[in-house]
Formats: sequence, structure tokens, C-alpha cells
Amino acid sequence: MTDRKLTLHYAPRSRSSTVRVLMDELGMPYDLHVLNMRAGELKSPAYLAINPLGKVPALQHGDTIVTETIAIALYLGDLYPDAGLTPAITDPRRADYMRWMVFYAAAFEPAVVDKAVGNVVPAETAPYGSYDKVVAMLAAHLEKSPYMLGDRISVADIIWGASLRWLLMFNLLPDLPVFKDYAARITSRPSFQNVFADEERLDAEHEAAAAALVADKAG
Ligand SMILES: N[C@@H](CCC(=O)N[C@@H](CS)C(=O)NCC(=O)O)C(=O)O
Repeated sequence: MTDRKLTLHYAPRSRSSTVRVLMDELGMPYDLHVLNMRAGELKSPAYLAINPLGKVPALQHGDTIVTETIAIALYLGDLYPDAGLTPAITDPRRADYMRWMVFYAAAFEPAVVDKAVGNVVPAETAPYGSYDKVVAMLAAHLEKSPYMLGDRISVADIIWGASLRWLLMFNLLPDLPVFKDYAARITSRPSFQNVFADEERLDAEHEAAAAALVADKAG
């Protein structure tokens, strides 16, 4: 629990959507600061003061700012352990939890991005070895259990489930049943479905607002 106010700086259909789902799953009260990415609001001086990279998500906890999706997820999971989604430091699953969360940011995302843009990085230099090995390792892991840490859902599944759904949608991962089943298992949860529905509305509003800005400038 916390007595400092939590604010999520967020734009629909982005990595910040995953954090929004996570905060709903954890059952924490928070303010949502909605930014219109299409209208350039992530690059406003006010937002750059929060995250100099002009990217979402960013979490504000009182006067403290946390950026980076995985850092935010680890932070929130530890802040709300009673939700039952965070293996405690004494839990034997904690090591796997840390490993899969850090692997996501340090190896999996770079492997996928390099693959998507056609960067060929020698396996000895790449922080992930090779894309094919990363994908094979993840598939083999998910073949063994329904969730990243075994038979119980955790914060790690909110991250991995959201990402796999997105990557499958854009053909950035092989269309394997193990990936499709896992992504569906996680993102069919009401927390995801509620955010997806709200984002359809928000994104349409943002598109219209961005188009109006362009028309204003042209006129
Ligand atoms: N490493 C960052 C990446 C954040 C990121 O790239 N966010 C994208 C949205 S998914 C963004 O804000 N893009 C807007 C931009 O770069 O202008 C994290 O994991 O939080």
C-alpha cells in the first residue's frame, strides 16, 4: 500500500496500455494522465520534464518518477504484493520472476526489434544471441506450463501476454499454437478486455484531434 498518489502517464495502444492493465489487476487506485501521441503530446516540454525521451509509460509516485515498462512493473508488483501477482523475495519463484522480466527488456525486445528492422547483429555481440534461439527458448518454456512461472499467473504474464499478442498481430513472432494460446489465455482476462475497449474510443478521439490540428495548421 502507499499513501503517495500514483499517476500513470499513458497513451492508448502503447506499452503504457500494459501498465494500465497491470494497475487494474493489482487493484490500486491511480490517476490516468492520457496523452495524445498522434498529436505530439509526448514531445511537449511538460512531458519531456517527466521523461526526457518523450516516451510512455512513465509512472509518478508522489515526487518519484519511474520510466521503463519493466522497471515500472517490478516497482508496482512490489508495491502491491497482496494482489498475489508478485513472488516475494523468499519465494522460490522469485529468481525466475527476475530472470524473465529482465530477459524481456534486455534480450527479447532487442531481438525482436533487430529482426523487425533487418539489423543483423553477430550472435557473439547481440545481447540475446540470436532471434531464433530466443524464440525457441520462449516456445520451449511455454510448452511446459500455462504461465511464465508455472501454474499461477504473475506480473510477468501481464507483460509477456500483452507483448506476444501485439507481436503476433504484426507477424513479428512465428504463428506457433503455443504463443497464440498463451497470448489468448492472458489477454482474454477482463482487465485487458476493458482497457482494449476503452482504447478504441480514446484512439478514435485522438485521431480526430490530431487531424483537426493538421487542418488548423493547413488553414
Ligand atoms: N524502453 C521503453 C520503450 C518505451 C516506448 O518506446 N514507448 C513508445 C510507445 S510503445 C513511445 O512512447 N513512442 C513514442 C515516441 O517514441 O515518440 C519502455 O519499455 O518503456
